[in-house]
Amino acid sequence: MSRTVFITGASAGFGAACARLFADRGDRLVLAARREEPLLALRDELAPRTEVHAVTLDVRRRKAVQDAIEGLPDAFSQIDILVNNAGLALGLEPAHETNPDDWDAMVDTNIKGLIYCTRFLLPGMVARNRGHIVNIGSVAGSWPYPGGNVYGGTKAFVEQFSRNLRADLLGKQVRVTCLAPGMAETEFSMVRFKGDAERAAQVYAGTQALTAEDIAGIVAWVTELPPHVNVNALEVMSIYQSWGPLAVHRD
Ligand code: NDP
Ligand code: 8X3
Repeated sequence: MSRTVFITGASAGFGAACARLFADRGDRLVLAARREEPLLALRDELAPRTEVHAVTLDVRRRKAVQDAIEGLPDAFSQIDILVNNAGLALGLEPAHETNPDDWDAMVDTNIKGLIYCTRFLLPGMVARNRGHIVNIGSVAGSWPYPGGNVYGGTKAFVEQFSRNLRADLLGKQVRVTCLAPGMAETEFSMVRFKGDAERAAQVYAGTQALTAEDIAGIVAWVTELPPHVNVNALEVMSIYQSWGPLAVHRD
């Protein structure tokens, strides 16, 4: 049965890969992101395969999110699956050297944007007693690393918010999953390092990171499990990634 899927951050990376995979399954798509050009290019690419509605949207703007959701065309208004994917890391400096604007942008996007989309789509899911919210967290939400400060904090929020949503939704046929990927090669590092392509490439050099398609496959899989099966949280890394030892400072 075809479903209607709302994907935030659909102009690149995981979101675009999710769009392509759900389109292959014949699902109807709402694609949201700020950059119009890649968003419309993806819409045009997928239009021969499924119905697609593209909406340029900055998820940090609460009223814009509400208006976009309330203004969805009838054919796209009953969202079955929300992939809360829009997000970013900015910088890798220690906390005392960061740009506070970067912290605002991460909190506003990864936390506030995600809760706005949830808040305005969830009532419809509850009323229809049918839905699935897939929140994209990160290994950075569970595992600290130098420079992860606010980015990791926002992703820890995503994980706990996801569990608390499950608590609120007990008795409803609305599922919630938090998927926490490790290192994946997308535009993520270009954004984190503010267009420094050489530094971004170093993150993936000589290793095999996860791909956006790997993540899309997992997102699709959790939504296709029998309706009574709720994957609460899932952490996934490339086999090439693991943890470091605890750090000790010695004088
Ligand atoms: P990309 O940079 O490739 O894609 C990020 C997407 O988010 C883009 O489509 C971007 O679109 C969108 N976005 C950013 N800010 C906003 C905003 N304010 N409003 C609407 N859309 C926005 O990164 P990834 O695909 O890798 O990242 C997707 C998610 O996965 C993020 O939440 C990230 O934190 C998380 N993640 C990434 C990992 C990785 O290693 N790549 C690992 C773990 C988690 P636009 O700029 O057009 O608005
Ligand atoms: C992205 C993965 O390890 O760069 O969430 O924080 S990491």
